[in-house]
Amino acid sequence: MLRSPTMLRSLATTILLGMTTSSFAGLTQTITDSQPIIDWPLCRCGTPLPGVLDFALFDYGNQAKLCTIDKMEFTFTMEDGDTGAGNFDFNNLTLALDDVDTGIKLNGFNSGQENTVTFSLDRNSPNWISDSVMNQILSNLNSDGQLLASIVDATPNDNDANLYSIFDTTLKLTGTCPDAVPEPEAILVWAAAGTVLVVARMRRKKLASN
Ligand SMILES: [Ca+2]
Ligand SMILES: [Ca+2]
Ligand SMILES: [Ca+2]
Repeated sequence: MLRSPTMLRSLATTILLGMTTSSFAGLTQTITDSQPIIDWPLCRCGTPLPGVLDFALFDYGNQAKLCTIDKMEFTFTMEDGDTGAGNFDFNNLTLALDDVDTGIKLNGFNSGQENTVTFSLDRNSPNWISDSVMNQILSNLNSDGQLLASIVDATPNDNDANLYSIFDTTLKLTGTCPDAVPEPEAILVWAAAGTVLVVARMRRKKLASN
């Protein structure tokens, strides 16, 4: 029986601590969007990759708000990208989001081939994005729910590559948001914990008056 105020208080504390770890210390959320890659012929057909080429506008509409980005998965198709091992643009092409260069190297698009590559990285990856860069991207994402994706070529105007709108490109972001609104069951647990605290206080007063 939970007769003593101390026991009741510790029960309430246990419930509240459980809440903190389960619902408030980081609700993991994933947002994802797929867009057709721009049709290169409608853009700068036949010309080499410029310094910056916009290829998709990811729109996360009414999806969850992220307060951190802890994981990123990006899938992209390009023909004749020349970023395979030993190709002349290996390590030269990177992904920018809202004009912020992520530093993610778009390697693996071989000379003369049409390749689809998925880049998957998280906080434990050696090439993970620095906090300052990520905060900039987060702020740009949260201001309008959109991220403009571009290829940055560190050695521009030397690589004929083809992007086709028949292929979709996908950007999936996973993060947490401690400020997330509690779910209904969480509110009920908070109410239960509050009730236990009130009962504990009443018992303490009663014991004091005895
Ligand atoms: Ca934006
Ligand atoms: Ca180049
Ligand atoms: Ca090429």
